[in-house]
Amino acid sequence: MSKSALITGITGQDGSYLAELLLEKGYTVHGLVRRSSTFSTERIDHIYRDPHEKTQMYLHYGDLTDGQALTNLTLDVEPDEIYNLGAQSHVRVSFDQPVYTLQTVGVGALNVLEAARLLNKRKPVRVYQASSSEMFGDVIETPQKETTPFRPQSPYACAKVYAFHQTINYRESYDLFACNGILFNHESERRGETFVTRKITRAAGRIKMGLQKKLYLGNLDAKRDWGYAKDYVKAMWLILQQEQPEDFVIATGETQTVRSFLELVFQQLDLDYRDYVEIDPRYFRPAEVELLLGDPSKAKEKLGWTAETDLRELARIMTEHDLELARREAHAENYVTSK
Ligand code: NAP
Ligand code: G4F
Repeated sequence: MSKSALITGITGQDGSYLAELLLEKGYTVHGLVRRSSTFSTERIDHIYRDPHEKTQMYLHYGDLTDGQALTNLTLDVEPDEIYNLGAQSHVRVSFDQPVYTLQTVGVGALNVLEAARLLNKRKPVRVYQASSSEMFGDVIETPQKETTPFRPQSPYACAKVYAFHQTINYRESYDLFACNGILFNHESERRGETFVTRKITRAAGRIKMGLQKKLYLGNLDAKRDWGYAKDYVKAMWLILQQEQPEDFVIATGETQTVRSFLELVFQQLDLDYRDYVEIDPRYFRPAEVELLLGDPSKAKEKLGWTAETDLRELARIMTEHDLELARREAHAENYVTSK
């Protein structure tokens, strides 16, 4: 019998790659989708709508903050695995919306665990919690590993710390197979356009095509351990295939500044970023996480997982993709003005 999974946050960057991976593995995939006034399924339309593909994918309306509906859905579809990827995932935004962020990230995770606890009485279920390197915050040691204490620096990170501990609490209190993946930043051509890497590759493509003149950014000195989202969803799956439930750091083991990423991207397009980038204090945060660098040795040893894509390659993939997007935008604009 093939396995089934429930993914919250299936319309997001990671949710879309994970859905692809699980479908390839023969899973039946159920996804939780928020109702909005416009469609939010752009990242998964290619796997959901293609009538020639025999995909076993089902979407259900719901919201992480609606625990009752989430429990009903979980008991109804009886997934073997639940991946809780849904979140208000933007750190800067969490300073503007701290309560909402706690509700989706913190209470949302608790709602998932409660639903899983009830299902677990009927049949075994495994839960993956999308924990974050942001929890290390104002880092106490470098590189950061599974045992590094947390010093969260944002409402988002505080909410993730809460969810992290509840995941362990449910594992220890109810014998639930629940695991945290502590993932360092991971990006892709599907990354939301307000996260810094995608903001940069989108702007660089548009600047190259003459569609944009300036790029406004915040702190260029922050350092991040950036990997490729496609590689990272493989780790999520591996974490739930272990014999014992455990928590894992998932990272590349390399760190670079935002400025270095800028340089990589603009150089690829034969541009000098200094001609286009201006600093806008609006993008500074009340508290900044200056340095993140993960130690992925446990994942390598126990999961056999390592990051396959380095930063240069990641920048190339994203830059090429976004240059093509800008080309299409430019052609559409020319078409309209020539009509
Ligand atoms: P993302 O692209 O922002 O996707 C977030 C997903 O959560 C979207 O599908 C969104 O739905 C959904 N969502 C938001 N609020 C919700 C709610 N109240 N109820 C149900 N669904 C809701 O995030 P991502 O980059 O894929 O990250 C996936 C998870 O990993 C998140 O929990 C994030 O915090 C965590 N994480 C990410 C990284 C990273 O570098 N990407 C690193 C560590 C941890 P809509 O499409 O309707 O907005
Ligand atoms: O791309 P960012 O917004 O990602 P951040 O804050 O590291 O959070 C991401 O990674 C976390 C894992 O560590 C996830 F948990 C979280 O959900 C999210 O996916 O910002 C990266 C760095 C920051 O230091 C920020 O201050 O880039 C700096 N930055 C500089 N200018 C900017 C900008 N960030 C954004 N978003 N926009 C700017 O204009």
